Amino acid sequence: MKNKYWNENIERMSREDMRKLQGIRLKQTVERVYHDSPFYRKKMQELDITPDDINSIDDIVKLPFTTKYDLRDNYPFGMFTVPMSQIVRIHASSGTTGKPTVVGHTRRDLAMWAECMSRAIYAYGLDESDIFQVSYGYGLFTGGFGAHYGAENVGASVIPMSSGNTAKQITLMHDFGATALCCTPSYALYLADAIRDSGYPLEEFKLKAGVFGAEPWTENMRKDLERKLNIKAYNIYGLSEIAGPGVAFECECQDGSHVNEDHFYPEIVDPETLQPLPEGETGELVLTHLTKEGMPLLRYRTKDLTALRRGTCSCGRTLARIDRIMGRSDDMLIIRGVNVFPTQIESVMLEMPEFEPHYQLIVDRVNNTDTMELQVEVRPEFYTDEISKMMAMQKRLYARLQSVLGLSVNVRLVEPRSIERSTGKAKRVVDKRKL
Ligand code: DLL
Repeated sequence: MKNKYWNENIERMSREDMRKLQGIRLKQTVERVYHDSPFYRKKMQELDITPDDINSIDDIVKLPFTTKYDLRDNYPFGMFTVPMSQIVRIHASSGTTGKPTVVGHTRRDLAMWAECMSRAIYAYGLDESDIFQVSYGYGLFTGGFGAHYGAENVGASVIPMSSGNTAKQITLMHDFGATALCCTPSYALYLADAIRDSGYPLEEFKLKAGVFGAEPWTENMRKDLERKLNIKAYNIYGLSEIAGPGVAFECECQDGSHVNEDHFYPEIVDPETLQPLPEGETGELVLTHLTKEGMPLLRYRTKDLTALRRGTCSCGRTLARIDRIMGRSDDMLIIRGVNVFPTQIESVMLEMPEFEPHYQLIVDRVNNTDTMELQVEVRPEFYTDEISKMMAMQKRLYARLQSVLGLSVNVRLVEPRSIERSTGKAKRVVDKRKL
């Protein structure tokens, strides 16, 4: 590998220097929003604070939180802090209800985002000699453009595929010799199956790394993808409100994802009390923009549940790390009083060799009691007409889920390829209680 770090000064900065830098940038950001955002000026006045109260990064706790609802209430451009003439790109995330959340970027914001993605790309051991197949959707969703501009910024060759058109994806991946694949883990799985069906031998592909994110996935899913695609699979985290992919990224150690904390200040808070939690404890990730021009957000509540660690990583980076996202607090299912995340089910299920990572959870309420059914595909080599073997498999999974999660889950084994495939974010849960 030619160069391990894209921006060594920042990625290996001492904690003391990083805190100083964060403090200076926080103050600048607070001054900006106080003067240019009626929304934040009002919020700060309500808390009786001014930019003079912000003198170090520790003062961040004095600042107000921001939620998705605030963005919706100020739809479409009410949170922007620069005139439209300075906004060069608009993204939006649709969500399932209500108005979309809209984000505006200045030219400098886009350069900052590309810088963050470039750090990720180098951490994955990739560089200008690589060919990136970007199979995240292009459009209002940030995945496609985010990966695209990051890869271009390091000088790599980009194939701007976007998602879908799976047969063509495989042909071009093969013929162009793509070395890196950027897409959701669930689409990567779909592509892996499609490669198997394509007739091209896996050895003819040049793929060496996957840049996977935009949805929760587990270590067991990583192993499955690495085996099926013969690659190393890396996690990438981000959200449109903050930037898109590249807010945090894994390195070769794969022991958490490094947050680009010179641009996005991370905190973990108790989602109920909103009090900051000690390092290492799991809670809600809250992010504050430190350099954003177009639409800076203070203490944005991501709803993503994770833990934060600040120790130096074996890769040499000092950038704080977040653990794998367990899920969004909204995704937590409460089944007969037991809290469960789809990722926990995925993790248990994939410990058994018989099952594919293609699954869906059907939640319902029957006679005032919550029910949960796990529909999971059996791997073709294990799928059989022999009822007794299928029953034994089902019982084993049921017992395992019961012992790990303390919850009885109805397990329904389904035929290979019967669960709908996703080209973007997979829909794992159908909650009929909410329909
Ligand atoms: O999903 C940005 C992105 C694109 C990230 C491509 C990575 C790769 P949104 O559509 O706004 O933006 O959704 C953001 O997706 O709050 C998390 O709940 C979830 N998410 C994103 N990355 C991960 C990840 C993009 N690596 C929401 N692991 C976030 C788990 C993730 N969840």
